[in-house]
Amino acid sequence: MSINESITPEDLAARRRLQADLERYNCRVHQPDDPPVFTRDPKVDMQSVHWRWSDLAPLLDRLGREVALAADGPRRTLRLHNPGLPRGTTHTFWASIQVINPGEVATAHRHSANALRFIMHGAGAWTNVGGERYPMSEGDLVLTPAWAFHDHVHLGAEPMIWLDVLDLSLMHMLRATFFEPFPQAEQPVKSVPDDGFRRFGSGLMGPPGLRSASANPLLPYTANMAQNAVRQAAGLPPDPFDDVILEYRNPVDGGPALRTLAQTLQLIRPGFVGRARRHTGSKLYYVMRGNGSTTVGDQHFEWRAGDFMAIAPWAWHRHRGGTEEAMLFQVNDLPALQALGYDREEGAD
Ligand code: GTQ
Ligand code: FE2
Repeated sequence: MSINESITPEDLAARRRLQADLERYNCRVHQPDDPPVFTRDPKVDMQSVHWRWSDLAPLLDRLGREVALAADGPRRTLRLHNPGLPRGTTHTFWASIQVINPGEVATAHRHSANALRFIMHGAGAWTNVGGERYPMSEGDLVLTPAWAFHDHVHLGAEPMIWLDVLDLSLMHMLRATFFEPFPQAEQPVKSVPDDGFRRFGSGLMGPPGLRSASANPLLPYTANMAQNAVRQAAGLPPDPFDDVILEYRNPVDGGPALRTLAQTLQLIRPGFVGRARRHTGSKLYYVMRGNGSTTVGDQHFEWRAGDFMAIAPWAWHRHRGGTEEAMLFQVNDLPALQALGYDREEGAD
């Protein structure tokens, strides 16, 4: 029985009278026509969406030629917009494809949002995060944890594109938005320009005895290391939902690489038929190569290299292999849900 059904006409009249008297004290009493506080399942406004590379590629080309990148201005990005939401790709994070042309500088700033970059095409750009400077090449993941200053400089000869993901909607919802420009366009580089990578970049070993750190000290996760790791995992029995999947980890404590956003690298091989599942939290896939398909509720996405796919919370979804082995990069907000105890999952039989 719902709350509304248990309200008698007398009680309804009493609630209306009380409400009228309470207004000026900034107090309220539940009214039967209020939106429900509790629903049996999440009522989700975010939609599951498929973006095709064949649509994105010419748009990115235009963006790179027609839109300027000014010092202290906005980044030059194509945002993956969710039609079910006022802003953002999912209800917690924004994903954008950033275009940077040879010789350009995306000037230094910092924000309370956590950010990551996953390089889609090209090489020759460098990112400076808090004085550590790393090259960015196709398939690399580079983190920009909350409040770290960062700037990007493109020293290569061809335009470059990468995926940016920031936990902007979560930050906005929690009213924790801060932003600050750096006094110069580019940050100085520290005497050891790649300190974190030298300490932790093997992924296997680190400074003796270190068991915790306030933030993940490792910023770059190279394509080579991540792809070798996932190849190694391909020798395991397949995961029933995901075939072959590994998560990028904080090397100090084994937790997610960013505090709010997790990233995975995955293989889906021809012939794979995944089990259906649903879970709280939202996720975005980027298809690095190969093809396959995913059913989400009553939608069916046939995806191939360069495509993106966003999955809404609590939507049933299952993956199938295509004609070629697929490699997918994924970003999800599960660390935020897990930290708060809102993570839930169901698998179909
Ligand atoms: O490169 O620093 O897509 O600050 C959105 C906000 C990229 C960045 C985005 C940003 C950046
Ligand atoms: Fe930024």
